[in-house]
Amino acid sequence: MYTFYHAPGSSSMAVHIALHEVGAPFEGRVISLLDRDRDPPEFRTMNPEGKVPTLVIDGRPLTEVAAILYYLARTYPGASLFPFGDIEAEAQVISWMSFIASTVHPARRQGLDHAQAVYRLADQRLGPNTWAVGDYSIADIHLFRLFWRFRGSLGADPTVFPNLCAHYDRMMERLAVRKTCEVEAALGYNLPA
Ligand SMILES: N[C@@H](CCC(=O)N[C@@H](CS)C(=O)NCC(=O)O)C(=O)O
Repeated sequence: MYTFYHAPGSSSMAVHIALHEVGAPFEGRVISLLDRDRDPPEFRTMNPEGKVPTLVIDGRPLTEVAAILYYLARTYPGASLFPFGDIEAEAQVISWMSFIASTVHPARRQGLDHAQAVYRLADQRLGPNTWAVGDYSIADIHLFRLFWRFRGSLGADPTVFPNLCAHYDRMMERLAVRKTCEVEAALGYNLPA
């Protein structure tokens, strides 16, 4: 049983989707990013950076979306969330997740024009492909969570981001994604603007 520190609608949403995709047992602990005084007392011991997601595995914390997604994909290979054995496809998934973590994730706080330019790049990179790399993978989960969060403020119109909008629709058809959205909406969003 994992312990999963998360904040609905934040970066941790990607891990939440993956936990549902693989069917892993976990106990969720919600962090309100608007009221850090209410953090569970043990949270900073687990992650001194105080960030979500943090997944605790047998008492050991694992942080960073990309690393946790990879851990879940490897631990639950039956869920087929990573192209194991195809070295180039594996590297492409890592390339996407590095791009998402280093360029797409921080884009919105660098201003609207910058964010729109970065999401146009992501749209172009995705192209008309169904998924980011071949079959559905953890790269799609990582990409989706950011577009889910910022599509409103980006004015994400399908004529500007046709590929990201189509990808969003495909993601929303997945049971694990719908379940995560429902659970997180019920928990409530406590996110900085
Ligand atoms: N590089 C980290 C980023 C995680 C991150 O920035 N999480 C935010 C929520 S989206 C957070 O916990 N912010 C709280 C804080 O910075 O104190 C990852 O990919 O997991």
